[in-house]
Amino acid sequence: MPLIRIPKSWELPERMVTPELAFMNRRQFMKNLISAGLGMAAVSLTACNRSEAEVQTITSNLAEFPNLTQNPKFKDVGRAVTSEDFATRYNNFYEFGGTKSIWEAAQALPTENWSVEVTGLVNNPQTYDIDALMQKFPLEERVYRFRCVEAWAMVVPWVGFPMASLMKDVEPKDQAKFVRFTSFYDPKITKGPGFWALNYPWPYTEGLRIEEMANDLAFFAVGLYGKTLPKQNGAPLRAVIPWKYGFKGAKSIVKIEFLDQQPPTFWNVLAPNEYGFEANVNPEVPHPRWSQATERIVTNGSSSSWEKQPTLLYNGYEKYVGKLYS
Ligand SMILES: Nc1nc2c(c(=O)[nH]1)N[C@H]1C(S)=C(S)[C@@H](COP(=O)(O)O)O[C@H]1N2
Ligand SMILES: [Mo]
Repeated sequence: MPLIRIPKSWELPERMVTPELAFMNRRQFMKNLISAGLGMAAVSLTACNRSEAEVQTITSNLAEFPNLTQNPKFKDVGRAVTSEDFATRYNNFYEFGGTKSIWEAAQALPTENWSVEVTGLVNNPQTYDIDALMQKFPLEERVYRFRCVEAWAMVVPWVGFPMASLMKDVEPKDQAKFVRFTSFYDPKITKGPGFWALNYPWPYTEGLRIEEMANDLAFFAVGLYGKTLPKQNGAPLRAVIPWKYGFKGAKSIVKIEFLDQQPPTFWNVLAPNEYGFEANVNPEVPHPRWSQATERIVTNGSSSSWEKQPTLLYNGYEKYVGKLYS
């Protein structure tokens, strides 16, 4: 896995260069860089003794989501929350390139006047304007573990609403057995360097069984760290399915379809033996090219030096989702 490329101060994205944040975040950024290597390892060793304050990430920073509540059920995952700088600078978004350093390229994503079409086997099809969507469903913060199939992991405080809320609004019909999410795609804009040659099945799509979508954990995110979702993290709406590998969480969703059959999905079509449709986090099911028994906690420096932790079945969410698979 590549190293994290730490951006130089003059490369900080536009959203940070507001009068207040240009100063605040730069200082915080340097502090994080200094403490990340030593501090985070120490924090997770003493996970059980951590004070509440250490897992609270938003309560003092609600400018963008004034009515946000913190869901107490999804607050402490027994690991330190990942620094915002890592969660927003170490990304997978193949539409904008094949490395982890695509955050700058992803700024080309046009998020103005975004709407999300909900269609297929529903009684009440909708095309939601993104702002209306954020008004309609009460927003909450949930701190979730995040596990990429590539065996790295983070802990991210998302802002969003349960997928079940949207289901209630559109009323899937009895014949609806699956859902498909489609990401934004425009070959004039989403041109990951070097990807023209490959026959990738764009647009990026992902899917779930309808019972999985209805599970309490399945979430649509519109923000993270108490702020509007950055483009590189899948603005303005992305799926978060914390018990599955990260690739299930389609970014920058434009369409949600309810279907009677399992849909073909991006990675599953490309490499069905490596990326199954179900894709539940499971330490005992190795990827054909590597073990999934452990994962590394994303921080700065070389990924081979990152702290290793055992992978948990369903990413630690067995209590919520185990019955879906028994
Ligand atoms: N549209 C789209 N969605 C995507 C991806 C992608 O390449 N394109 N990558 C997936 C993968 S592999 C992961 S691990 C997560 C990464 O999310 P993050 O960058 O916010 O951590 O997004 C997922 N969603
Ligand atoms: Mo991933």
